[in-house]
Amino acid sequence: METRVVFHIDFDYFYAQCEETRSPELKTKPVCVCVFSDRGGDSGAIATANYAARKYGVKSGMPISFAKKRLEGRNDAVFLPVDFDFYSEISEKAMKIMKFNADIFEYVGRDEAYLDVTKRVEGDFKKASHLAQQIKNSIREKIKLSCSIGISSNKLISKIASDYRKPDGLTVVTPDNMNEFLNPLKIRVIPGIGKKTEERFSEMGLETIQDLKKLDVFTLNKEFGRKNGAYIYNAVRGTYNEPVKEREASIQYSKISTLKKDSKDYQFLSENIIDLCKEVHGILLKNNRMFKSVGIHLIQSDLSSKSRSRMLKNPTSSLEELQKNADQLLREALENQTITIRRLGVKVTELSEVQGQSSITNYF
Ligand code: DCP
Ligand code: CA
Ligand code: CA
Repeated sequence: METRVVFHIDFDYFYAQCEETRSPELKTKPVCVCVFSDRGGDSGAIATANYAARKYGVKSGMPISFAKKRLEGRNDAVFLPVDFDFYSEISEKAMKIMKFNADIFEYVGRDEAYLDVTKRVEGDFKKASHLAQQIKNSIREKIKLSCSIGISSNKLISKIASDYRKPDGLTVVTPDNMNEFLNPLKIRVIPGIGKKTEERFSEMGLETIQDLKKLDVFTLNKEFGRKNGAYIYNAVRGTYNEPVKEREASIQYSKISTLKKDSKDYQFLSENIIDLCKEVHGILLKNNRMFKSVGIHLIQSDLSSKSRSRMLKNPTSSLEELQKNADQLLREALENQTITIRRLGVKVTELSEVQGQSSITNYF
């Protein structure tokens, strides 16, 4: 089999870095991006933090109150609420640059993707390294973001490599130095191996990838089941060879809000739906998109939820069409409604780009 050249690109402290691009004065301060929960106050979790905040031990998933305690001594620390729409917008722009530079492009999430570049670099890791540097420069110039790139002949090692030297890293692992790279690494770096698995290996006296190679596939299968056993066996040998598969982001635009009061009154809810539609429509306009599917989401006072959606005959960017459909869905959803509603959401999916100059006319 020919040697493939695969990039894994991952943005550094993504949500927090997005925040820094629109408020550069944040760069010198500890920045925590928070998912505040409905309950108010400091309840909720840290989505991510910049490196200035990480120095104090702030981590993704940590309760906001813990992070505040860790940063007590820093009165310049900033705690911002997540703004998913803004991060998606930035992500979309960055993904365009990556896609342009790939033979095969696989979207993984808002802040990461795999690129197969074998053809365009003719299987040459030197050329690949230049290409990666160009992509980094281009993303920095156009979007003001830093990312880390791992290069190897398979996705798994590229992912490990992109994480190896963060932030702003570029790590190249040629087939010749693959074992040298992998052997001393902690078992934990293998994607999918969590704390529990790591502890089990540790009890067996195994700490590094080199140690793991002592285990034959039968022992691994017995310990972890056939699928996981085979995965670990191949992962540590660099023979886990999933190809890069063409995959695009499936984007949707949505707005959700908590109502001023819990209610099941159609008139009141309808007014709110109409407003949410205006907001969603604003995002569509800004991104020059048409939609073909409309959905609404109702979160009831007992926190259970209801969704309704429908596909339209043709893509459109009309606000009127959006409001009409969302409102009809609301009527349907409210049939035989017994409990009150607490939050309402509207979303559009099946998005496509509005083409050319004629786009202006589509808005009305
Ligand atoms: N995220 C989240 N909650 C988590 C983990 C992540 O909301 N428990 C979000 C916030 C991150 C984004 O996903 O910015 C990407 O996650 P990463 O794991 O790639 O972490 P970061 O990009 O924040 O940091 P790093 O520089 O380590 O990649
Ligand atoms: Ca990241
Ligand atoms: Ca990531």
